[in-house]
Amino acid sequence: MQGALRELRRIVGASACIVDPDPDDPRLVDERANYHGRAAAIVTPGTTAEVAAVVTVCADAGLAIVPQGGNTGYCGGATPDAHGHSVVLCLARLNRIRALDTAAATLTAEAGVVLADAQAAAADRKLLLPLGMGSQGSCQLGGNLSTNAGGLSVLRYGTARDLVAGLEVVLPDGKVLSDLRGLRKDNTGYDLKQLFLGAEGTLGIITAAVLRLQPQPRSTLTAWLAIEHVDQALRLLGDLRGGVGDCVTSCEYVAGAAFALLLSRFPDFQDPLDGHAGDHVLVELMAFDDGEALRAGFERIVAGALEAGTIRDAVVAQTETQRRALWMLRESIPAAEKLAGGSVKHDVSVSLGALPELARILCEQTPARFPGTRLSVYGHVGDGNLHFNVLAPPDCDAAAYRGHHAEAISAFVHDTTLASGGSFSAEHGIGQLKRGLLVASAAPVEIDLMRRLKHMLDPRGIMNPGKVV
Ligand code: FAD
Ligand code: 2HG
Ligand code: ZN
Repeated sequence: MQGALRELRRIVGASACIVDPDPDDPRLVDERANYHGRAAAIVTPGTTAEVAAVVTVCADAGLAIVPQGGNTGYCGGATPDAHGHSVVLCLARLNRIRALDTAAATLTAEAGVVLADAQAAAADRKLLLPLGMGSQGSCQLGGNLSTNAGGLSVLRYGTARDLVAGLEVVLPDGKVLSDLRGLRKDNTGYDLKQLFLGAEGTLGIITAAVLRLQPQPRSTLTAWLAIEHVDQALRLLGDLRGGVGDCVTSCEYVAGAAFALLLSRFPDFQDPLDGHAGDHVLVELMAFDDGEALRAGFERIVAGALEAGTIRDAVVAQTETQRRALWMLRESIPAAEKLAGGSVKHDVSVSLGALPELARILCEQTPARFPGTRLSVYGHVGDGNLHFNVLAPPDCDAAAYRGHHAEAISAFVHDTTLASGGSFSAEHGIGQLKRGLLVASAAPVEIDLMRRLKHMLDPRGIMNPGKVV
């Protein structure tokens, strides 16, 4: 191993190769501090060629590789195990925007580009990168693609996978698979890039991608609405889609208790509807004209919804500052949970028709089965995706409570979701957190195929071992 580590240092340079890193290095702990790993080295290559050389050395020495982007993932996918024999491969120095083609509306960027920087590069050219989430100031494109991240505009633009027109990947044997032509149409054989999207670094290392951009909308309408139940959010979404169609970009739900938790942790935040104790929806609509027709359509739908009792009240952002403030409310709920000592997190999805019933069962039965627990429920309801998070009773040590009860709580939430025909990982992936669950709940034919694919691409099992399958 010492020879291989010397070789890694030679490839990336001494300053980009930390051998035997401090166990407290933040790159050895996951975002939620559920996993604390050890590593033989942390290497930060600066080019695709360096990534390929690092992988070749690790493959020859049988050293495991754990790719890491912004380390904001929720399932411990970027954290090595505790043995200390892995190499953490950070993509942070692969942070160049290689091209921005306005005619084709594509962005070719390296894996380590921070999502917010990629959005800004697109916006500079009057284009939109339609991928956004609360972690966008730290997560990286390679991590987004490797988790097939969802976020706040899936409703209209799809998940990260849907934005990819080309990929460059270093395979587990060090070879580079590269197609960065960005073709809109290409049916020449299997679509190999799909294998690596959502693979969480278990099949190769994404080093660059071509992302499809969209025209920048000329007008945006963002509204915060008061409702009583999650099914009203879906009814409102149906009305909006019926009235303004594809203009609906986001439909985010925030249950009353999640909102109360947010305001208790961030007392400076303004309640847009002063004192509504029920649930809330944030909707965003976008148009490519001056937005007059959109506003008129929205007002008509809201008037109808108020009359029908679907919504109780509504406020529309009048300025970009107000719009940002509304989004800040939605995006700050994970931080509020953290400040409250953390939560048992669930990222479930179900078909839209089944969502109100699933939410009802989970919201009624979880506190009944686990007395004193508090719920923080919110999410991308337009995608059928709920974050059903469970906080410890107020008088408990939150971490100790989770240590005792998290497994049983999650088993209840996940079993109920699966029984409703849903998924226990809508957007956050599997990592090491949900690996057992995947193996236990997927059809044998699926697991068998996943394992055969893994073995075919990575016969030595060096790519992110212990994750996914
Ligand atoms: P990391 O955490 O570094 O890695 C994630 C996985 O990808 C790991 O398995 C890692 O090994 C692998 N990986 C990383 N880079 C590469 C690469 N270049 N090649 C191969 N494998 C790689 N997620 C959502 O989907 N939607 C949300 O709305 C959302 N909101 C969030 C809000 C907050 C406040 C936080 C903290 C997280 C949120 N997340 C969300 C989760 C997280 O930000 C996403 O999963 C994100 O895509 C992870 O990117 P990252 O660069 O941090 O990846
Ligand atoms: C979000 O939608 C993220 O805000 C985070 O996916 C969800 O922290 C969570 O549970
Ligand atoms: Zn989410």
